Amino acid sequence: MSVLARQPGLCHYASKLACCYGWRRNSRGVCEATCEPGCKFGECVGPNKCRCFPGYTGKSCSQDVNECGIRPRPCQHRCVNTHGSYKCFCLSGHTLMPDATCADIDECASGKVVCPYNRRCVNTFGSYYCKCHIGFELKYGSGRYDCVDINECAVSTHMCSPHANCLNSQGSFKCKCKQGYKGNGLQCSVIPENSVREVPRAPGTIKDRIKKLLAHKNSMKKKIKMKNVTPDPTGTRAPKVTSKPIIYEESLSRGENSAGEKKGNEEKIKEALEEGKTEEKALKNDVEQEQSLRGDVFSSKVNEAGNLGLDLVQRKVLNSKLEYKGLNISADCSFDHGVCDWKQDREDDFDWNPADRDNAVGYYMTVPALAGHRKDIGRLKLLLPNLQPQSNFCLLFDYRLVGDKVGKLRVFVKNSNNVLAWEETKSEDERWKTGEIQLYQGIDTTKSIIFEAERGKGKTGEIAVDGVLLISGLCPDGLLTVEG
Ligand SMILES: [Ca+2]
Ligand SMILES: [Ca+2]
Ligand SMILES: [Ca+2]
Repeated sequence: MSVLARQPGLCHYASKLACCYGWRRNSRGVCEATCEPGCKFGECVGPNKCRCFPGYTGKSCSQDVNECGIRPRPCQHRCVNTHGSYKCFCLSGHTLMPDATCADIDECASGKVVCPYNRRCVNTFGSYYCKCHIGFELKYGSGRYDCVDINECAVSTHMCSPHANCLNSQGSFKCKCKQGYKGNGLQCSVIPENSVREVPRAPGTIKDRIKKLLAHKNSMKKKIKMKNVTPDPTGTRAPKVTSKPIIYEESLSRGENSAGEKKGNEEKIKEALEEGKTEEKALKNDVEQEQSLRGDVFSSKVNEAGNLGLDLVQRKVLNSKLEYKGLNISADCSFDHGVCDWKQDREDDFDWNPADRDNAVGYYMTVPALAGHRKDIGRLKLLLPNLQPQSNFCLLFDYRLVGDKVGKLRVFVKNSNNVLAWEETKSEDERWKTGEIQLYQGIDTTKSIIFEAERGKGKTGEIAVDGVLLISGLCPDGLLTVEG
């Protein structure tokens, strides 16, 4: 057989070679298969035999292949058939990869989305969402959902030591060891008594305040002497004890040394008693005058009791933290050494918190603007179970209201009634000021004094109280304005 005989489509007809049936000789003299009516999207590879290009089918390759209907499906998400081919599409939040799969778009990482200021972006497969920041939770209020701070202190999710105060803050909370304890707040240990630092307070220390009170007392004395007031001949009841308790005590202690000295001291005491009597009477007159001028209402029983004025009758006062020369301080609660006899009210909306000042001059009690909501109330009570009846007391305290619409500070005096004694709603500046309340003890003695903070709608600042003193006698007007 010749080489030509092996050509496709070449046939022997007797001794003659010609193109086979279904084949035709082309212009180059080679037999070529013929397809009728032809191959539209393919090539003719044999008589009436088409080989279709990809994406086409049918006898003459004129039909499109629907790839989207073929298993396995060529696309992961969406397939769209086209003439001769197909296209893959991905659902939103995804992107088409070169291998026709769909991958998640990390919207948070790409920076394509911006969550509201109080939320964070969380990527999900095919999407993302804006979640409340850690420490906040979604709550419905005033017509919409909003991320609000979780009060960890109120829901007891905090891990503060039992000897620590939990201070809630926006998005977080703090554990702070109570006074008398030290540590990181999660663990607090007792500070040994003698290591408690004595730090001067700002503005004006308690000692300063006492100095001022004594100055007032001395000036009153001088006034009395100048007036040369004669004691009432019929005589009011003499004070039980001398008006100069410290001198009295000193005399007694020295008196033990020798008989001679003792005699001298007795005279001294007698003198002191006389002086005290005179002073008291004079002061009483002075005070009565002052009262009538001020229009204060005082029971006449006070005068009869012979228990007036700044010259104080020495007696053992309960809760006495500090007895200073000539001044009987019933309660001194500067908050530096614990909260004294103060108690947090259990039925209010929030607690007062101890806070320390930036320049480390000791603690005070505060209601930060973060505490509670508008109109919420927090009460701090000073219990006074053994206050002497029918006597005067002066309550002095430092306070400040900082921040726009931070709220109100009120002081209630509680005996059988609860009487609003003092109120401050706003402050022109951030400085500490001194408040004073004159208390008269009738038969119905004061059981407690309540400092009540009512929150405003302001979000910054604080309502703070410090250096609370309860002193026997009348308040010395105008002397205790603290500068700074
Ligand atoms: Ca197709
Ligand atoms: Ca995503
Ligand atoms: Ca919080």
